[in-house]
Amino acid sequence: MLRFQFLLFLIIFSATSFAQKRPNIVLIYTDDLGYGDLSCYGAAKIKTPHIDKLAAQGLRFTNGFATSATCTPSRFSLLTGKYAWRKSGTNIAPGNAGLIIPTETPTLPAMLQKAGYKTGAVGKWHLGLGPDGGPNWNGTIKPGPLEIGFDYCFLIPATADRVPTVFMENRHIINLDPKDPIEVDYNKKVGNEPTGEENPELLKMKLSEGHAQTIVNGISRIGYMSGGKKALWKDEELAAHIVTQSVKFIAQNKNNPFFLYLATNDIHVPRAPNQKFVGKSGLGPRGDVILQLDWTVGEVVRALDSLKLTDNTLIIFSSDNGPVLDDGYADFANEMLNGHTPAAHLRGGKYSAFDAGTKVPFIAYWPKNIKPAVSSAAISQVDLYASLAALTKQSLAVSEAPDSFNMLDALLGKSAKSRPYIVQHAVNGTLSLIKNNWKYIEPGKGPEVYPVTNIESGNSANGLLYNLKQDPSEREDLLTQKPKKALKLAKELKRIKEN
Ligand code: NG6
Ligand code: CA
Repeated sequence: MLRFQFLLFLIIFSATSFAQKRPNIVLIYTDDLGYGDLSCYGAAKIKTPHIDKLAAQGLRFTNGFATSATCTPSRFSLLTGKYAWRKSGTNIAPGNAGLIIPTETPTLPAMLQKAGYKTGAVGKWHLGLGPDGGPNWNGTIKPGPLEIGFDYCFLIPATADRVPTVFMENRHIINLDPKDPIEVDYNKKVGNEPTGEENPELLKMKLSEGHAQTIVNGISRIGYMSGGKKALWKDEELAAHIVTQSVKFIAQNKNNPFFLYLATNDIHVPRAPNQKFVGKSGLGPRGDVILQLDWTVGEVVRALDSLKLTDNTLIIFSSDNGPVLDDGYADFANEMLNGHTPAAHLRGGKYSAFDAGTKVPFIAYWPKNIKPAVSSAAISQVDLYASLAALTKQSLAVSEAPDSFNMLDALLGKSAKSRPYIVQHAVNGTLSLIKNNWKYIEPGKGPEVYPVTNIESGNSANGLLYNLKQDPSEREDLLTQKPKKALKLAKELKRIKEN
């Protein structure tokens, strides 16, 4: 009898100690932050001490990749473990798109729910909401994050430059007055609000391309919107709201394992920093919102510290795609660059097939389990699904997260082994393959340099080939010199596509 009680005690003890050991996971997913935008990645013109601390006391990857050079497909891949280019309708989503992750698709948050985690999404969504054709903003907004594995959400529905410019909590718009319903249209003007096109004199931030529709808070947006006056946000307060809701979610879940998907609005356009940061970087609004992003990270870490959660929390920090200067607003990003290099030594930028499109800052911080180091292991955000499944001891069904490799050892710094290859997805659908330091960019249609953003696209009639070891800036195309090499990579890419 005594022996039985002892056994029972052992079983209960080990079960509870496993539960206690399961780390919290905070995934800080930034927007349009370039490989060279942080001081821990070599930026000399700007200081990002809070993010630098994660890098210095954690693992800083020098070969970390988003799957795509734009937002929606990168987020899709991250949350499903499947490349977005395998599914149509996953390119940059308009603000009135329906939910683009089908509710029956296995997701990273749903997997963590099964592992006993409380899951929350705070910040930018941009994966569509509601049924095809978009939601009724005045009613229950469904399906959305709560139908694909999140227990809680506080969201910017799309991007800050797209209407509706209101917050959504769980399935409802916050502060919505039923007497002043929201109407959204992406084709024709609704309501009487001024637009950037008709009333440019009302703008506090001029536009350079697109973004000529409804003016909210002195900034014209993509899409038309009327109503919802009480619910409208102030762009200058977005970062603070995101911090407040993130800290609230953390505090509410301090006694159980939690997963927080913290998707910042920074440093996407419109770049409208809080007064605290205006003019502080000397690099104009784009630099100022990098400081605001760094503050965000500092506040979240401070909250974890004060709740004594830091030791047992894995923080992953990355960006959805590479950097862009003029992304449609005349906010002096080019004029005030002051020698700052957002892409560091990399070629291209957001939208591009060149490396700067998808090679991004990638940091893993977990004081108790990750030793400070720099890792050159190639890792993709699509790998987080299988890696976090391994961490939380979840087995995956055969069809679950099909493109995700278990890179847990690399993520925790126990191995320097790379994933076998990296696939990069540019805005026009062009794919590239990196394998054993060689990079092949498949032929792609479109201009060589995108207008307005002035970013080199990587588009070419016959494809491009680079030796990244000798030429990390993708300057010397070796396609005609090494046709066999290019063909081999093209075949491998075809195999991966058809997988
Ligand atoms: C582009 C927008 C750009 C940005 C981007 C999406 C114009 C001229 N450009 O079409 O401002 O919103 O879409 O960015 O409208 S992402 O990071 O969310 O993918
Ligand atoms: Ca983005």
